Amino acid sequence: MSPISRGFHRRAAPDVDPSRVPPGQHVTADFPVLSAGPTPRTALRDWTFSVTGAGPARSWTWDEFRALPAEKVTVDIHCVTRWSKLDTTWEGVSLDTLLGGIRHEAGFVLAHSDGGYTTNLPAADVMGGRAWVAFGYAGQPLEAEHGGPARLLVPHLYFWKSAKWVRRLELLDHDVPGFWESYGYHNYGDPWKEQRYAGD
Ligand SMILES: Nc1nc2c(c(=O)[nH]1)N[C@H]1C(S)=C(S)[C@@H](COP(=O)(O)O)O[C@H]1N2
Ligand SMILES: [Mo]
Repeated sequence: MSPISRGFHRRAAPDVDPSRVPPGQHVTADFPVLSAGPTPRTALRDWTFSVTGAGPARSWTWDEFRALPAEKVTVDIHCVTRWSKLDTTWEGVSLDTLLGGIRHEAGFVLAHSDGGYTTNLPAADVMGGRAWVAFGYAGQPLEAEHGGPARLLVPHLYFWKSAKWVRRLELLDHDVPGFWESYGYHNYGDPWKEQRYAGD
């Protein structure tokens, strides 16, 4: 008899609660890597995180960033290529913490990553305990392929909004489409409304 039962290879565990899976998605146990270019590898001593667009830029070194209060979160993530992954565990600094001390009236945020990737979000969507700059995954430092040393985590929107290797948030009074948004992905990207492409 095979030591591995056939059931082990089932795509979705039978105990997945269907109400947690947005329309058109399937649950995977894998963690696929989806990157539009090569994986940047910035040394921590050269890494900074900054917020621009509201007065003088705010900037944190890696050590300063890691000294900020961090949170452990367990969330479901949904990629527009139709995989969802439930109960992923992360550690990161919430954007409430990063933006909390900054006086601004920005309606929009454009996230900028090493390598040139960008993605746009309404400023309201990154507040209220719904967005983090995550540096840990599954109890380990976030791997470079998945956006380490730190990536945006905005689990209530399709995962392309969770910019890997994020280095800067630009506060804007007008909306500017990011990388995938300018190639026809939906501007907002709500997985529960299947906002995959412009016009959805
Ligand atoms: N900088 C950067 N961030 C990115 C991407 C990218 O190509 N570059 N791809 C996005 C897309 S389309 C998805 S689905 C997720 C994939 O994250 P993962 O590779 O950790 O699964 O990262 C998002 N963030
Ligand atoms: Mo994606």
